[in-house]
Amino acid sequence: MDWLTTVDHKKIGILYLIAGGFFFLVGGLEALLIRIQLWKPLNDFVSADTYNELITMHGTTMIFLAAMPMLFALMNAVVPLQIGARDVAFPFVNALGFWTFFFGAVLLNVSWFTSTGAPAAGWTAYAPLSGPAFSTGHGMDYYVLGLQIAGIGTLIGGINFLVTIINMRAPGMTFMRMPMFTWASFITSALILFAFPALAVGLAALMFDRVFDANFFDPNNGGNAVLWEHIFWIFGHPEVYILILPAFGVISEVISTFSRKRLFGYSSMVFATILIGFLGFMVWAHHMFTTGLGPVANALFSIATMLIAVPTGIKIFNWIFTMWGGSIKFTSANLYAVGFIPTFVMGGVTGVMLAAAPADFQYHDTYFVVAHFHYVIVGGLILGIFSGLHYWWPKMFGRILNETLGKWTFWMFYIGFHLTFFIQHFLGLLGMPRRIWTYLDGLGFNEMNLISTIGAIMMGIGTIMFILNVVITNAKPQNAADDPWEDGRTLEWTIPSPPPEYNFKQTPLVRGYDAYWKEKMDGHKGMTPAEPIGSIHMPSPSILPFTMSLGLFITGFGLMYSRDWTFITEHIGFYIAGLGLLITFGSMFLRSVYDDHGFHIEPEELEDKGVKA
Ligand code: HEM
Ligand SMILES: [Cu+2]
Repeated sequence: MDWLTTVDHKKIGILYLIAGGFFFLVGGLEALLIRIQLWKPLNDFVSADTYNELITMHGTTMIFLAAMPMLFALMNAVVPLQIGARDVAFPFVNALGFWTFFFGAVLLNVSWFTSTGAPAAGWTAYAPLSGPAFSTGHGMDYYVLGLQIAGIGTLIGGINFLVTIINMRAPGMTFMRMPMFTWASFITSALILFAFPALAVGLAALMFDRVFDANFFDPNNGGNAVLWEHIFWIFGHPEVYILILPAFGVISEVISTFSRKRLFGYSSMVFATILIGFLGFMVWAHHMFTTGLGPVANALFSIATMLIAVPTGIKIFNWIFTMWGGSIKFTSANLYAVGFIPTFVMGGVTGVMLAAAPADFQYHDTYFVVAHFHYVIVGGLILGIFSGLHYWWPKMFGRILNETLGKWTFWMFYIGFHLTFFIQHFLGLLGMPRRIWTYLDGLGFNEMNLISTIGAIMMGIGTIMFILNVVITNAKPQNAADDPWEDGRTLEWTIPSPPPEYNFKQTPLVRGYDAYWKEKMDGHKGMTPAEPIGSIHMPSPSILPFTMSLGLFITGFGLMYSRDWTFITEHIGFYIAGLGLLITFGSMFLRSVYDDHGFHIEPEELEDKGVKA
């Protein structure tokens, strides 16, 4: 019950981690099924229809239901601590963000259990394939409504982090003293603010096409199918940076901590992050070179895309210079971070190759593209998340993950990853198309596909090893020190692991970049407090975020079946949708009229609530 009503950012972080981790397993299972289908030519392990469902749900799940929430898990667990805050700016909204994501995700996956099956138009849902004419079942309805609801959660989560980082920094923490992970979370949140409304509009338009017979994307009735591609990629390309920037932030923290050195070129790192965020919005049409935009548009988008290599290159060199001459400790967290660098560089190089418009006509929709984006999102983002999880696990749970097992896991996953995806570059160059269910014998694809499947199984084993590590670690006593790596540089390492619910007994005074490291170098034991010990104001827990989201879930469900269900009267679906909205708005009404001032933790209680919450 505690977990259904919590508004504590640390607990919400754990909720995001559990839910995101669960959907990572679901998406991974889907990936394995895809790879089993492709391990030999003319295989019929799954049907062609099921295959389409699998790729659609795999892509959608991994991006929206696994990667995003796992990043939100890290942001929730770490950002308020890194800036010396007691919580995020709007704890209630934070909980609401989690529950809307969760119910949207559940709604999307309910589609597997329906008679018309899961969505099957690809995670990009290109019109007109995703429209009512070609996707006749309810699969795409689940996609549209599930993502719409989950997207609300992401959007309000992003806004919350923007406000938190702008308003809640401890005294002395100027923007140019903010840790890199906080900076990355800040820019990512800004990208969410600008990108997700585009998705929301696109999904709403597609919903109107599907549920209410509108014609936004239907050329036969004056609509425009390419419009969908523009809307989708105006969201979709920044989304890639929404995903990768926090991973960049993690890598900066981990490499600097375990090299025992200040991050090289901190201010250039900050500006590179901002520049990447900005350019990320300018390049969406590189996904549409073959759509027929014409040579001028193609050339401009091509050049704009290649420009992103510049700030990215700055970051890569800064990481290498940070390690240069440092006393490097290869903890599991750092293995992931160091392994990230060459992998991500490879993804970047194939990215520049794809950005050359004429060359893209050759690569487009082949396995070269699949290899490219998996190098970026698995080799970049997932390695970054694993690195961050190992690094902050003791802070989140008070226990250090087993290092030996952690290193074995890293090698299993890392080798498996390169086996799976390196070879796919060559499959693509040989001409194996993406999104095909099977292939003929004698095309020279057989061995490479087999190797790719073996690699995928190794990644699966690696993931299971990580879960094993979590289970083993969970059985150990909660005895991590405040600063378990002993080289912590930022504020989260100045408070107990796990932190008490109010985080900081006294807000710390920040006197420079790498605030804690600076105090250590000046010979101080901890931070200088910026305030006397006093009573701490806390927000009350609430079930309303849960019920609001539940209402949206019911609404989505009702809209989906608005046409089919006629067992009592016509349009029962709309009544169900109305009921859902009633629950949502009712909860909002309660929230507005019920005056809740939260509660206080008094100084006397601080003493005995003390170290471990
Ligand atoms: C566990 C390892 C993974 C394996 C073995 C794997 C495998 C695959 C395969 C074979 C495809 C292409 C299907 C096709 O075109 O026929 C695919 C597509 C895709 N994957 Fe993965 N994947 C993995 C992890 C991930 C992760 C972690 C993400 C994102 C965070 C991701 C995102 C995507 C996306 C966006 C697509 C495009 C789907 C589409 O074509 O509509 N994958 N994956
Ligand atoms: Cu892009």
